[in-house]
Amino acid sequence: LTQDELKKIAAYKAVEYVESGMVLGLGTGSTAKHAVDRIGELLRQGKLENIIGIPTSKKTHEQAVSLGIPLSDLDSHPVIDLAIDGADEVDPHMNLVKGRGGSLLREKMVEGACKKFVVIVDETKLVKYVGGSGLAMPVEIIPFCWKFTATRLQNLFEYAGCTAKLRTFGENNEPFVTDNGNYIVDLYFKKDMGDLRAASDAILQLAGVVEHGMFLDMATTVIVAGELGVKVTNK
Ligand code: DER
Repeated sequence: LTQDELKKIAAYKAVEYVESGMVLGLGTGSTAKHAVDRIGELLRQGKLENIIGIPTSKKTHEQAVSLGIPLSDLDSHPVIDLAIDGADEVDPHMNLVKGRGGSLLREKMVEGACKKFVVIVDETKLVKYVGGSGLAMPVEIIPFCWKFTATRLQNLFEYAGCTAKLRTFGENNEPFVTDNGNYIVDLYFKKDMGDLRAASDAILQLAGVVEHGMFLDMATTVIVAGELGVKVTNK
């Protein structure tokens, strides 16, 4: 099975939790895309009715519009029944790293307003500890004096061998700009940060930081699709 086939299996399994009449948080990324597609298909087939979607990015908003999924927002629906979204890392305590697609702020707002948050991943996302993949742990910051903030973030985690890098794109290395008009600094760790709640608090105390990509104690269910089958873990 390819990685995308595994993502699709996890996504379809998560959509089994969706009931007619629900207000749904619609995730962002290649795994969540399969879940949103599936919801659109079930609506079209009449197997689901009266669904309201709360998208976690402009990209998902556009996908949902193209599928005819009725949409609203957190202002109209401050409490959401169920969110389905992917993750970049899942640790043994169901802590997540998200945001490598750049949507972490709206994802965290939506998923923080949910009664249930179902995470869908293929097995390659499982890590021993947050940051353990050696890939980015994103932090959304304001553009003003971004280098100042990036340096403070790097110094904060010097003990964990942290390197901070502004996220750029294109041949001119333009700074990546989020849906909210902010920049992203990606943190790369060589060692375990240790106490994640303390790390989260320290990051958020830095003026200039908007939000980070560690989703601690937020997932209520994790669905992992692997070569040997699908594993569902509940909090
Ligand atoms: O950027 C994000 O937060 C995505 O949800 C990410 O966590 C998972 O993206 P993927 O499903 O494309 O791997």
